[in-house]
Amino acid sequence: MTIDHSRVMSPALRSRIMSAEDAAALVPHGANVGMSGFTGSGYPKAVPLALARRIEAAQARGEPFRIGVWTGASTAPELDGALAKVNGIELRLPYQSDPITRERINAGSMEYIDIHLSHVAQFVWFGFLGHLDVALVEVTAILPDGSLVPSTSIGNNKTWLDQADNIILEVNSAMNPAMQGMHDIYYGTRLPPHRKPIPILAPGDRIGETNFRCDPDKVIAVVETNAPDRNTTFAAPDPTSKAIAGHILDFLGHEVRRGRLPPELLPIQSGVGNVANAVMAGLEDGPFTGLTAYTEVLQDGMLNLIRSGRMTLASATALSLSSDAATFFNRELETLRNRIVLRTQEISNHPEVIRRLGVIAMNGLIEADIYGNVNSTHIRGTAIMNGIGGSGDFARNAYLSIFMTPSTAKGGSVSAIVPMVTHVDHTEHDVQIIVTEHGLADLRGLSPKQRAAIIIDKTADPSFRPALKDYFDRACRMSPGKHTPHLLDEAFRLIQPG
Ligand code: 0RQ
Repeated sequence: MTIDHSRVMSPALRSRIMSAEDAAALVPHGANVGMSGFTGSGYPKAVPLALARRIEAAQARGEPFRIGVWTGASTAPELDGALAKVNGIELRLPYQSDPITRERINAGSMEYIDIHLSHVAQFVWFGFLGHLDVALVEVTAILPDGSLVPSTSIGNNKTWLDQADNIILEVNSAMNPAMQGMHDIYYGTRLPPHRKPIPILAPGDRIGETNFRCDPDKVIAVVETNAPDRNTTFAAPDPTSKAIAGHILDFLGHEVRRGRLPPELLPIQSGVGNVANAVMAGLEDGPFTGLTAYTEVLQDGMLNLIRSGRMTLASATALSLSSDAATFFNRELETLRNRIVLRTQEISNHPEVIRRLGVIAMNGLIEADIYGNVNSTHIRGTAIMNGIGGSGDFARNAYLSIFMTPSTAKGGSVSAIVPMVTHVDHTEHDVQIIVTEHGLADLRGLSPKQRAAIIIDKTADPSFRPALKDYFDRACRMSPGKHTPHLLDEAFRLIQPG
């Protein structure tokens, strides 16, 4: 592991360089720690592991040691995984996708607050989440004046650096120093009633500074690392995700022909995962050019659109790339720098900007009901999968709010279309289009009963359609209220136990 020692350019902060173990020793039991990290990028790589070792040792001595972990979004095994493994997290927010963390939450041994990603920073500023003791943030470099060049994600780092009592910085030599200039850190947010409009009128508008401000007196440790992000590999699009992408592309083409979308579409937001990546791959082969994105995560598919020239500009808060895509990103950074803007997540996900730009939001779901309510987070209504993430920020404020999913899960044994969702993240009022491999249900301008008919016909798997139709028909006859007909004693009967 080669460390580039020239990355810590501030003499004052150079004197605070220490090992990850020594830095972890400065985090007390019970502390709330605001860590960097968003969808597997820009998370601290060394101190969380050292903290996990410290927690394990304390527990072996019979001493309690647990912390609160706040991040931008999901991180990686070196952070969530390591701390969850030693049961060192008392409370986690605002999003996770780690298998061990998920297991702890669902076993009831870790508290988890699943929050809209745009809300986190303001909740901290409002004082709604309690006190932030330590900021633990990965950066690319510390400049001579003490300002910080951000890493591959921004997330909530600005807020952590501003709000925490103490700061620990990880300076990662594996991060490309040429990223400097790519970020846009907005310092114009205020608390109500002093708020002003966020002056973004186009996805590429730069409204802030390229580096984080940082009070050097708060920095208690600087740790030098050299480690890549987790760099998840995406599955090649399968027939199901290709079919979903095909329906969405046909629909967008139809909207252009009807004059409801310009030929270059409107800024795209795309969720995480293989289906989202397949939709981006579909856009690669589709008729649209001059595309833009106003999104939170930039995955391989979107990078490919930029690479091919189909997409002229993408605004996000984080990169989430495979190692091949990360290699391309690092090689072509000089050109990419003018076409990618990384922002704080309060701005990448800001309802005001999403509404103004008219974003086309595309997110995944776990189940949707026949009336268009969507569950994105809970299996069988009680067990968390990941979290709402930014899907609500976008869905509720988008020009077009699209939800996409395979029509079944668990090898075809579970229908993603159900009579009534077991948990609601996106209400029928925020869901305009539902897409599966079987088809697309355009719910705009339809009443609940009209929506139910097309959701069942167009999106449910044929093997589940008769049961859903039967439920709907009987509910229309027997439900006490006929506006959103339901048979409450059997609404959840299609759900399998287990
Ligand atoms: O579990 O791998 O154990 O089999 O859920 O499902 O089909 O692989 O789909 O990876 O696209 O995730 C909604 C979870 C979809 C995701 C969700 C099981 C399924 C599998 C994953 P296994 P798939 P995806 C931007 C926006 C909320 C956050 C968001 C998500 C696992 O899209 O987290 O949108 N969204 N953020 O088997 C039982 C069902 C099921 C089911 C799926 N009906 N019953 N299990 N699964 N449906 C990003 C951020 O905000 C950071």
